[in-house]
Amino acid sequence: MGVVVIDGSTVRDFVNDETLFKKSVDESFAALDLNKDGVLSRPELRKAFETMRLIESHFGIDVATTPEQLTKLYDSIFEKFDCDGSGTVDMDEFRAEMKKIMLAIADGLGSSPIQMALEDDDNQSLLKKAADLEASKLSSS
Ligand SMILES: [Ca+2]
Repeated sequence: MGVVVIDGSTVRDFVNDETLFKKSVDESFAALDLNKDGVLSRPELRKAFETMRLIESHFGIDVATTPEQLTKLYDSIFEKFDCDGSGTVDMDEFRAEMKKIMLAIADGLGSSPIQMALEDDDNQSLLKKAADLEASKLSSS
């Protein structure tokens, strides 16, 4: 194990690998659906984003953010996911929005690579899975 360097094209390759991306997103969804009712509630989604530091920086959170601002921000993220305004996020909504977010992150990374530690056992992180894909390519070539 060690560190793998990922950039925008790593993330884009991952999103474009439809089978792998769908499987990864579905696994994240299952892990986030704490009460296993098949949809993500507001607290379930918030918990997810609190554990994803990179997504937080993508949405512009900095250390000075107050709890009230955070709640507002997580509410606005939830509204984005909940396209049909049903008050819950279903699998299709989750897949569609995660794809958008990952592509936005890819654009943000561009050709400025970041390092990711492979021993980090954050299995819910899609960026970690993108990094794993990159690492598997490196080891097989
Ligand atoms: Ca749920």
